[in-house]
Amino acid sequence: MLVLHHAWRSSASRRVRLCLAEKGLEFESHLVDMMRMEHHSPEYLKINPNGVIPTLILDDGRSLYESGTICEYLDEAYADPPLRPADPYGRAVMRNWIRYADERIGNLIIFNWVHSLAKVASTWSDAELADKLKQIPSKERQEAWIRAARKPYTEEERATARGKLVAMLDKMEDTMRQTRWLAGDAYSIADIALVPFIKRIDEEIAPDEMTPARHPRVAAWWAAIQSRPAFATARIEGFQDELAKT
Ligand SMILES: N[C@@H](CCC(=O)N[C@@H](CS)C(=O)NCC(=O)O)C(=O)O
Repeated sequence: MLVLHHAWRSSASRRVRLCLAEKGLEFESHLVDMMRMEHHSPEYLKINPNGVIPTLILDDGRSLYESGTICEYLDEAYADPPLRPADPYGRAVMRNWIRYADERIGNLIIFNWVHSLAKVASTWSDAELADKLKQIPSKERQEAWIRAARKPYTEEERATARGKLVAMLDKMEDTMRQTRWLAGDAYSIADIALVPFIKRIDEEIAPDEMTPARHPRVAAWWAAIQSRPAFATARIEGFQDELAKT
């Protein structure tokens, strides 16, 4: 059976759970406690050298990381129902959306960590922080933890990050003037890639931008996705509600 190392609130984990749910695939759930930095333990780094979640363990024991790659793998390995356009151009457009999500947007740290990880990290002594940083494999994430522990993101940084997310909504709106979904006329892993971000925008970051008056096509897209049975199966629930359970 597939095994998923994940967390309920993690955006990248949500993306993979949504893909698994669309495919009707069951998995064994291994929750990773990021507050305790379980994702930086030597055992976890063996299955995901980047020290982030999620990680999928295949039936034969091999591991796979990077949520975008995991979704593409699942779509190829489990063909039905397809989550990619049938034509090569559509698939190329789909990959550009995935790339856009990963390279330009895949950073909700500014909005999410402040609720949870920053609260824990800010209580560490300098010695504890130095110790924890040694376990974190990438410079970029070390920097993110230093920010969480010592230098909270400023209002200006939050405004810039919010602006990027609103620009993403504009880009989605423009695209859906031509096609029903982001990569053509069928729902695909391009749409799935953006779901966790839209969830956070709608819930907290910029709900005013999600109205039919501001982005009508995005609002309709979001309503259609939330009414898919897989959305409930994947448990993409309120970030604040999930937070309250911890
Ligand atoms: N590009 C990675 C990003 C994964 C990622 O950033 N995961 C977050 C949770 S959504 C994480 O593990 N953060 C903890 C950390 O960086 O220490 C993917 O898409 O899988």
